[in-house]
Amino acid sequence: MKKYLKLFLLLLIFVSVIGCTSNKDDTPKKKETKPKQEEKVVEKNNYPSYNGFLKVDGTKLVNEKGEEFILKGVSSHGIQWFGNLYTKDNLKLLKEDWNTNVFRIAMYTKEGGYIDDSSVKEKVISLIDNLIDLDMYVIVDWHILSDNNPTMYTNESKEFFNEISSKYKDKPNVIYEICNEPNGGTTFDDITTYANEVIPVIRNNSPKSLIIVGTPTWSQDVDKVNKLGFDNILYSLHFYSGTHTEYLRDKVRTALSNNIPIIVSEFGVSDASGNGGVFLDETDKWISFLKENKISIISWSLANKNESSAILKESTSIVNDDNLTEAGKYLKEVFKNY
Ligand code: IDC
Repeated sequence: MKKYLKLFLLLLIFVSVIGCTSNKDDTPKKKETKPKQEEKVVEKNNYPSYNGFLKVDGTKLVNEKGEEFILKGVSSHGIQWFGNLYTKDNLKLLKEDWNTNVFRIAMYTKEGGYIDDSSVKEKVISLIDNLIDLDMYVIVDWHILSDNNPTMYTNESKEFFNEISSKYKDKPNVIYEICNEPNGGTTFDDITTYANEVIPVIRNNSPKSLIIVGTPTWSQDVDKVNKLGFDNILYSLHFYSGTHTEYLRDKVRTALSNNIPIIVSEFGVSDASGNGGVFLDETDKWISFLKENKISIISWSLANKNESSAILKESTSIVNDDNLTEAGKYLKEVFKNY
């Protein structure tokens, strides 16, 4: 009898062990879905819906939760010339295939831009709307160039930024770059005079907005910045690898040691003309230096013009791999790994 009882108990244990193991069989299936969830979280972390309004903390950029954040993306060429390239499909490719989280709208002021033809503003608005839909950050760039001193058009700038910042006051996506490249002897004092007029207009509508301010000598003299009296300001450094080398990285080092927060809101792999070949070894040096310092980067430019800085081959219009120039192929890899 005892023997039978023992056998019965053993059978019971056996059955329950089998039961547990077969329950465990379900767990690998649950595990399989986990990596996908994690991937999605990483992706989500890159965009405005997760990060909200960006803030400046020391020399770094942080999200609304105080976590470090880096903007990376492509700039348009002049939207008055290449506006047709900036379709929602192309912007989506830049987000999904190139791993970028921001697009910069270069709204030239002169050269057929806003001051000459205010209808370009409509292009800016439709681009902003598309980028908000895509959950990307967008830099609205008041692209001064031949009009070398921003004080030339202070009133026009105030009017423009008032309209845009009141329209998008609740949108963390929108970042304002109030003067692309002061040049022709414009000093940081001139820039300060202009910024002190324009920034309050934007902040009155959108108090939490991030604002980028250009620096003298085509946004190279970051070592000459005297911080403005506002929070959440980034100062811009622009470089073109064929022209600007170690001496300009030294200016960035000086600026960082002066506690000046920097963004590279424009750089090119070409020389400063936007042409003249590609300089990828020098760009490699720049990129590793900037990555080390967690500095945001935006490249010039999404254009199909026959010039070395353009990312599309002439007479192509879709941002797919077949259409990329040498600059385009290189930059895609940069952003995928930044
Ligand atoms: C260049 C364009 C070129 C155009 C020229 C003048 O690449 O096709 O003819 O502007 O409009 C900048 C400027 C940017 C320049 C770029 C290259 O911000 O507008 O674009 N660059 O010269 N600063 C340094 C270089």
